[in-house]
Amino acid sequence: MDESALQHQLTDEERAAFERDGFLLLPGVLSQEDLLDLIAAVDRVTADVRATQGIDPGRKVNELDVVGREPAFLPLLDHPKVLPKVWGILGWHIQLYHSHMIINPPLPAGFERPARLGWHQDSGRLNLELGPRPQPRVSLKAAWVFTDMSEPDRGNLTVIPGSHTWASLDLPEDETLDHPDAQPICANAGDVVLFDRRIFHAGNYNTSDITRKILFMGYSYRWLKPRDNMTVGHLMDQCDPIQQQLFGASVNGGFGYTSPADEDVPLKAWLSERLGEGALVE
Ligand SMILES: O=C(O)CCC(=O)C(=O)O
Repeated sequence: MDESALQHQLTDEERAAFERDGFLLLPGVLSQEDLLDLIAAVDRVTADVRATQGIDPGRKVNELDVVGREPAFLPLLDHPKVLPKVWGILGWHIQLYHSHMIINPPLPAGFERPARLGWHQDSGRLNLELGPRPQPRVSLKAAWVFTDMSEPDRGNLTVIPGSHTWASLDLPEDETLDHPDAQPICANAGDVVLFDRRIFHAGNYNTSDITRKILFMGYSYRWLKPRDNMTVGHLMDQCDPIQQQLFGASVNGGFGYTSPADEDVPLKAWLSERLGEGALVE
C-alpha cells in the first residue's frame, strides 16, 4: 500500500456529506497521464466486447468483471486517494466484490427519452432479503469517471440525494414526471464518485455528442459473495497482501471470511500500525 494513502483519509466533512447525501464526489483523483492510459485500456476492452458479443458501435456496453482484464485497472483497486475513503466508511474488513465498466455512445438523433430513469439500489436480492428498511449499507461503489461529464446531458450517473435512508422510492403519480430530486452528478474526467449501494441511482441518457466512459469498483464486507466472477487469479502473484485481501483472498479459507484472523486481513494490521488500534472499527 502506498504510504501517501494516509494523507487522503476521510475527513469529518466528507463523512458527514456521505452519511447525509449517500454519495461523495472526489475531484481530480487521476493525473492526465493515468487518464490516457485508462481510456486506452477501456477502449481495448470495449472493442473486444463489441467484437465477441456482437454489440454495434452505437450501442451501450456494460461489461462485468473487468478489473483483471487490463494492467491499467489494477492500481484502481487500492488507489491512495480512494481506498482511504472506502476504509473510512466501511472499515478494514473489506474486499472488492464487483467491477464493471459502462460505455454509452451518444443516443441516435430522434431518440425519445423515457420520462423516468431506471432507478434502483445495488445488489439485487440483497434489497429484498436483508430485512426492514432502512437496511445496512454493506457495500459502496467507486465510479471512475474517464470522460467529461461536467454537463448533465452526458449519460451522467444520477442519484436521489439522501435516498439511501429511505424505506422506498415514491415517484410522482403523474407518470410523465420523474422524481423531483433527481440529480445528475456533474463530474470531470479524472474524478471519482463514491456512492452507497442503497442510494436510488440510475444512468442517465446520453444526448450529448460525447461517448461516456465510466468504470465502477464495488467494495463490500468480506463475507458478501462477489457479484461477478472476479477473474483475478492471474494477478495474485504480483499483488501485495493488502491487494490480495481486496481481491478476496482468505488464508484461513471460508471461516476467515466471517471470523478473520489477522493473516486474513492485512489491511487491519497496516492501519493499526500507522493509526493505532483505537482508530480501528471493532
Ligand atoms: O450508468 C450509470 O451511471 C449507473 C450505473 C449503475 O446503475 C450501477 O452501477 O449500478
